[in-house]
Order: sequence, then structure tokens, then C-alpha cells
Amino acid sequence: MSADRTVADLLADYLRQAGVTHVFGYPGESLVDFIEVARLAGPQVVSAAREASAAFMAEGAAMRTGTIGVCLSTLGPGSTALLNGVASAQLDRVPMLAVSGQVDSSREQFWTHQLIDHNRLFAPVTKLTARLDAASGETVLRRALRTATAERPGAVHLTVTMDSFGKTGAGTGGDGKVPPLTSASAGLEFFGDEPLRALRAARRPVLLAGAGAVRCGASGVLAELAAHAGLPVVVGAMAKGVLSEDSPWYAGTIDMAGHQVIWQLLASADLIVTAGFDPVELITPWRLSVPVLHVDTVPNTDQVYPAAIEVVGNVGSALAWFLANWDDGPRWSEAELAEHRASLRAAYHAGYAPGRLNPSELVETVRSVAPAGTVVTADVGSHKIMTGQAWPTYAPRETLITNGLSAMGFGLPAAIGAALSSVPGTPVVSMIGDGGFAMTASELAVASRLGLGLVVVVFSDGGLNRIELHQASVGYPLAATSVDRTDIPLLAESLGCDGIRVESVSSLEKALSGAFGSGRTRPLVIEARVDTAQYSAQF
Ligand SMILES: Cc1ncc(C[n+]2csc(CCOP(=O)(O)OP(=O)(O)O)c2C)c(N)n1
Repeated sequence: MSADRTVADLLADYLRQAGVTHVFGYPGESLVDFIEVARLAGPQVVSAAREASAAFMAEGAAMRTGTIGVCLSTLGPGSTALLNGVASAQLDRVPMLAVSGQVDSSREQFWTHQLIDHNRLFAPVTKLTARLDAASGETVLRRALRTATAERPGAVHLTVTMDSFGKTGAGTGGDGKVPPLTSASAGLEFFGDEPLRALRAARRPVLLAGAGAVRCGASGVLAELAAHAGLPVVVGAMAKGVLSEDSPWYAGTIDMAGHQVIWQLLASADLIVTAGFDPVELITPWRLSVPVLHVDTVPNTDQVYPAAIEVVGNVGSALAWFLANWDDGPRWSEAELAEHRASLRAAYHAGYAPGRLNPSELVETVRSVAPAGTVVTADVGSHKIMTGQAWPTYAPRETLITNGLSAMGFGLPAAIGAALSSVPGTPVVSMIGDGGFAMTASELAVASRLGLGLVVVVFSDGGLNRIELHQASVGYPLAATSVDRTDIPLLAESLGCDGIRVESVSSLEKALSGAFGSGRTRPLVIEARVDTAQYSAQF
């Protein structure tokens, strides 16, 4: 290890080794040493319009690739602004390394201007907070990367004082290599007969698959088990694609539009086998009394649902074990599942307003023209609930949804992060509400600067619909929930994008005609004026 290696060199080196190609941030004086090192040798530093967006970009990149997302902020106002995106990664179980600068170490103990105690600020929204310096840099970095990626993955925050980044002598505490960054080991902690007996004894078992199954790469074995044992598979919104949605065993996405139909299916089961399902994937409380067999990388410490039997370890290995030991007939028929999906479709279309642009039509029309392999992100609000149910997803990590923190402001930055970490030319769509758009529209200039031909679909209804629905449900008049109307196409154009407004399916189809497959390098923003009647019928 060279004695003149700085902390900035060390950080950049470890990130490159960890396969990190982009770091998302917003600069401040405290970061310039790192920015310079990264400019020369990588990873590429992408500056966002604000820190929280930078963290959401990192989260989107990590959701897409499964590797760690990295974001940067300066001290004080930079770190407080970063917080939302860090908390988002933590609750979405996405591995993230967040790094913030800090004043010189000589002033850190007493200074007041812009000084925030990062350990206290980030402790509640991370798995670990620590200081990165020359003395223990290697060990701290290994610890940070390993902690963020270990099950359940989440966020780690590191503070680097202004004098530390440029300080030499870093890199003497190890072998100079990143530790293994897999999230789940291959093993199982529990091989007793009880889980097998429970599954065999069940007449109407249902699988409930979640983000842990995606992280464990359990898609293939999940599909095989479902087909072999005839099991319906309900998925969490953050696990969409873990079972291809054209499978005859797909039974819908929990707690998205039409959710009553899915809860009815679960209530009719005599055993629910969770497969890496995480309670952060729920929105409504768990009210079922059906027995649960918990299969996950971690024990059922949340206790959101009680589970008498637990299988803890790699979700794919656990499902393979069930599969290898299944010697009985199918429990459900494909015809039953087809009937269930038809009911779900009908529930999804409830409240349809003839002659208007309905949110269901918006989702279905965009989906119908988006090519295979399109990546979609959703922001947070009623549009997410609609997209989460009716955007058929055929592979994991193609539909990126936040259900942990569920922070507005996620959708557009996550699409930028996902686009940058996908094979160039991968189509990327972002479905966002006009409230979330107002929060993050300035990031369109970033997408434009980077030459990303995103398709951004704004569900424009002039209101914060999810909250309006709640006001209506408790009998309050609508107040403080309107979204100020702006000329969205004009705004988009001023930010280096193409912009268009549509109010009908036919104008939407026209707007989408050149949206995909033409090698566009300018984002396209479609303001879709939707009718909200369907939203009211859904919830
Ligand atoms: C940062 C943040 N602030 C507030 C909320 C609470 N919230 C959840 S949905 C929602 C409304 C979103 O409105 P909009 O973006 O227009 O989408 P719509 O519901 O109309 O589809 C709000 C305010 C949140 N989830 N995140």
C-alpha cells in the first residue's frame, strides 16, 4: 500500500472494486478532494439538483443492479438534505453508502457554523454511522460496505472531515480488497421436517414473495415450485417480476390497486408461505388469522404477522428444499388462478369514467408500447398504487418501487440512477404524480445533461390525491392538498426536455409513438391530465 495514498484515493479505490460506476451527490468545499480523485480515476460523480435526489438516484441504481448505491453530501445543510434518501434506502432494504464531508477535525468538537453531529443525525436511519479517516480507513470502509450489503441490507453513513480526504497514509489496515458483498449466504439454519410437514398438510397454501426473494436470486426456483406444487404467488410491490407476471401462477401485487381481491385470496388460504416477504411491503395492517410459514434471510423479528414456523437462510435454497421434497399433487388449478386474476382486473378498472383519461388507461397504454426489458420507476401516491398493480413485470429489478419510506421525490431521480446503471439504450419510464413532479422537476435538467432519453409520465390531477382521498374519507373538505398548476410541457422544455400535454388515450398514443426505440437522448415529459374517479373507487 503506498504511503502517499489519501483517504479520497482509498474511498475511490474501494468503490471501483465494489463495481460502483457512479456516485451521486451535491458538492461542497469538503468534497473537492474526492471529486478530483474520482474525476481522474472514477467512479463518475454525478451532481444532482439537490442532495435528497442524489440519494434517490443512488437508491435507484442499487435497486436496478443489486450492488451498493453511493451518495455524497457536504456538511450541515448538505447532510440534512441528504437524509430523506438515506432513510429511504434503509427502509427499502437497499444497500447504500452515504458519505458526508465535515469541518476540519481540529474544529469538529466545538465549531457551530454549519455543524451537525452526523452520528446522531443519521443513527436512526442507518445500520451504522462511522468516521472515515487515514488511521483506520481500510477497516472502516470494509465494515461499511459489508454492513450495508449484509441481510437485511440498508444504509451506512460515513463522515469525512475536511482535512481527512486529502490526508496521506490511508490504506494500511488490511489487504486492500473489498469484502464479499453478497447479501444472502447460501445456507439454511433450519432443516427440520416441520416446515415440510406444514406445507404438505396444507390444502390451499399460497406463496407471498418479497424483496428478499429478489435479493437471493430465487426467481427460477420460485417459478418451479409454484408450477410443481400448484401454488398461487402473490408478490410485494418491491419484488415485482420475481415471478414473471405472465405465469399462470401469478396472483397479483399486494396492497396496490384492487388489493381487496388479493387479501380475499390470502384469507381463503390455509397456509401462507412467505418467501423473502418483508413487512415494509405492506400498506394495510395484517388482519389475517391464516397460519404463516416464514421463509426469509432473517428471523421473523418484526412480528407484523405471527409465524409458528420459520425457515431462515437463503430464500432460493429454502424454496429448492421445498421443491425437492414435494411429492404430492398440485394444490390449486390454473383455471382458479385465471378466475382470480379476472376479478383483480375488474377491481382495478372500477370507477372507470367514460370519455375521460383514466389512470388505468394511462398505465396500460404506456405499458403496451414500452418494449420488453423496459425499466419503470413509480413515485409515491395514487399513481404508484395503479402502476404497481397493472404494469406487468417479467423479470426482477425492472419495476422499481419504494414502499419502505415511501417518500415522494423518489421516482424521477431513481429513474436517472437506474438509467445510468443499465445497459445504454435500456428504455426507462418514470410514472409520477404532479405533486412529486413539483418536488423534483429540476432533476430533469440532470437527465437532459446526461443524455438520458427517459419517458416521464406525469399523472396530472391538480391535487395530492392520496391525501385528498383521506380528507374525503373522514368528511373534511379538501384543504392544503391542491398542486399549483404549472405549464409542465413548457417547464420540461426549459429544462432541456421535450414536453407534451395529453388528455385522451388517442393523444397519449400519439405522444408515445416516437417515445421508444428511436435512440432519443432527450427526456420526454408527458403531462397526462387524468380523471380521479378511479382513484376514489380503489381506496
Ligand atoms: C416526502 C413526502 N411528503 C409527503 C408524503 C405523504 N404523501 C403520500 S402520497 C401524497 C400525495 C402525492 O401526490 P401526487 O404526487 O400528486 O400523486 P397522486 O397521489 O396525485 O397520484 C403525499 C403528500 C410522502 N409520502 N412523502
